[in-house]
Amino acid sequence: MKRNVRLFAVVACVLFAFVFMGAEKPKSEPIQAKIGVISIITGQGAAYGEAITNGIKLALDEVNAKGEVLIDLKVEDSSGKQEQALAAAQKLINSEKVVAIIGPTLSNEMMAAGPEANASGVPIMGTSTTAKGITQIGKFVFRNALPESQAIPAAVGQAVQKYNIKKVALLYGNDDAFTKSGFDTMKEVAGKLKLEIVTIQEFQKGQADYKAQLTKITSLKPDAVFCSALYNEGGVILAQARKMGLKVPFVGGNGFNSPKVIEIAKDAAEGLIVATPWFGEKNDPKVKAFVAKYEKAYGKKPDQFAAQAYDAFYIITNALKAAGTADRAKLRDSLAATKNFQGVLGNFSFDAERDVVMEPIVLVIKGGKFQIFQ
Ligand code: 1QQ
Repeated sequence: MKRNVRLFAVVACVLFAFVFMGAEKPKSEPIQAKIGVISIITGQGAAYGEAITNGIKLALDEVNAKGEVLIDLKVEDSSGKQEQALAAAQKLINSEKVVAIIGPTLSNEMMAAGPEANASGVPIMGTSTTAKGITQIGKFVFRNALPESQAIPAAVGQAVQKYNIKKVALLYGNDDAFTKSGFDTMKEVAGKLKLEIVTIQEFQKGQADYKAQLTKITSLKPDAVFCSALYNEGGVILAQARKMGLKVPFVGGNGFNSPKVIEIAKDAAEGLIVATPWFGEKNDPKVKAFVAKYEKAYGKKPDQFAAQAYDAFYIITNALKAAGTADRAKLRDSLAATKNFQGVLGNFSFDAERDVVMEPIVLVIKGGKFQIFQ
């Protein structure tokens, strides 16, 4: 009798384990991969990097919870510097053996890290690199960031119409790939719209005093200033311009699309016009869910950089699933074939050059926040 009970218990256990394991066993093994991130964690521009890594980490948790792919994330700090971005890329490629890299944050950094990843056959995807020539680095280089060449014409076009702008002053950072590229586009657009450029003024990263440039601009009485700057310099420029009595509209590029501009310039940020693929108050369930989750996790609203990074992580992991294996070359091909991904930024496809085509929204800073420009 005792033996029968024991036998019954053993059979029941085996049966239970069999049924239980059968039910629990995933249909196929998850694809395991290491993905590298190069971001500005410390130094100037760290607010861009913080938004980007926050967006990626939110997507990482969601994707890993689903279990079809299991991603091990390696985040490296570039401090916004070319040499550090390059060293980070080398470490991720050679020591960490990542299947792909997200980042770096600045176009300037991508100009150093991109060629390294491309030569090593590692897909690299910028989520905020908006200068000309990024994906032309090579066929392993991608971006889901809206280029200046699409953002600036939209912002300038609407500003010119609304304010009847005829004469403009151009102001830009001459030592950064993004600010230089934004300036080139501003100049081109001004030419196309037959605006008179009364002066072109330059500055450098980290500059604290813009009196010389702003005095010159003020004396020439432009109808608007087109300014290509990152938020550190851009916020200070706005504050100093308004203090000096330069009240005309400012139009900026992607660098201004950060709440940091409002934090630095305060009231002087009012009236700044930008174009962006991201608007967090869109009446779209996907956008609402993302904003709510992000706010819960980080205690602040996601900006453009968080949203682009969040979508980028999904684009890469979806491509990984489609590739079926954590192989760099196969992932590259699968990424390049991305079509109609539905993200928080809307419908996304890469074009033939691994670049993005999107319809930007023009926003203005009003009442201390970004609102639709109309
Ligand atoms: C670039 C940019 C910056 C604003 C990224 C934060 O667009 O460097 O291309």
